[in-house]
Amino acid sequence: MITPKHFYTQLKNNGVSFFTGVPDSLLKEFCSFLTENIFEKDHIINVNEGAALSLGAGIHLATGKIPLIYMQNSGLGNIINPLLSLVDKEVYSIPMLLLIGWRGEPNVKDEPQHFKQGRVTISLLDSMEIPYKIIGPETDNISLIVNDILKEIREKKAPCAIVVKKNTFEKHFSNSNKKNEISLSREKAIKTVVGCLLHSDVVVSTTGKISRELFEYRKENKQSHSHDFLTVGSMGHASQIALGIALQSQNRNVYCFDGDGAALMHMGSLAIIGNKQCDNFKHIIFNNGAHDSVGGQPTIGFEVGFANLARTVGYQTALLAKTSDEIIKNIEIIKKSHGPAFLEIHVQKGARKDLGRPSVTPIENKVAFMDFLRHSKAVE
Ligand SMILES: Cc1ncc(C[n+]2csc(CCOP(=O)(O)OP(=O)(O)O)c2C)c(N)n1
Repeated sequence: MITPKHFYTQLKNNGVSFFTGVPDSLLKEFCSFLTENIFEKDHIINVNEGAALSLGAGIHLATGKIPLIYMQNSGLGNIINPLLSLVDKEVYSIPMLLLIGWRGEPNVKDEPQHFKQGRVTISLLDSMEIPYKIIGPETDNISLIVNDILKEIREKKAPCAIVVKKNTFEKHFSNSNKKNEISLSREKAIKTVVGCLLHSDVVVSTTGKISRELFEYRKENKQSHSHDFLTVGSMGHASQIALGIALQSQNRNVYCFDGDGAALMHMGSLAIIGNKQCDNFKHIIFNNGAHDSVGGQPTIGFEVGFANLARTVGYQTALLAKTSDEIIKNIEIIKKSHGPAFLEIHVQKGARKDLGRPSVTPIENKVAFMDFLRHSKAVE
């Protein structure tokens, strides 16, 4: 295994001093090393991978240096446009190092949303003509690998990648990964919201632990999972899925359970929701100021003022709750909102250790959900 510090030192020796990206669980030890040891101006945890890559391009334009852009392989989709139309050697030819966590590597146990992405990761890099090296727990020549790849990046004046297998990085014992000051847990907040919903309501929940906690709650209460569409992949897109459903099922309320990281990832979606003025669209953001599902790296969630932002882009009601009582009171208000409604809930970072994962497949989830929409009676 490689210590994050050793890896960082090799990069530094090769002139890499700016880091940006979106966190991934396979890279969490390296990210937490950066968060703790690098000045904030040189390490920016970004909202999506395409934005990170473009920020890195700007850093190069201003300094001539080679930035490092880190991501989960799910983020490849978000970088393809700026990768091929901005930094590619046939366009502006901007050198950079991509560090990609390889979820869903063939023959390694993982969740369904990672299978296909993992299988095509290498061929995607091949077809985009991005040279790469693969590192894993067995890698014992990391300094050589880093030297070689940076040499290639400099010669080609173009992006190259290091693909990182599971368990490559040794644990980094972090002091900064502390809990926030809030006492309400996300799980309790989810239970409180679900407790206020009508039988006809449906939920579209975001990627990561929010969906897992919702699933567990339904199971614990012997409630059907068919009310919920669990967006296990496709981070940042739950709100548009929910909007599509809301536009077509106007007699029932459609709730989007979002995370701060996910909402920030494609924040432009809020503007479309605000513009469409759907009475039955209810957006709930469980804001813990972190990418909790992949290691708890900080987001700017507590600094953006989500409720104000929602109001500005056209949501008719936008409220904040910090306790279970405030959740209950505010849900009653958003239920009556004419036009899209927004509720930001401040929650504690972290989840219980024994949190399970959905035991239904994505396709089973979809079929049951569509069946519920088609056959259950909506409010008249
Ligand atoms: C495009 C993309 N980038 C990164 C990831 C990895 N990922 C999964 S969940 C998650 C964090 C989500 O954070 P947030 O929405 O704030 O919810 P929380 O986990 O804090 O409840 C990340 C970065 C992903 N699935 N897809």
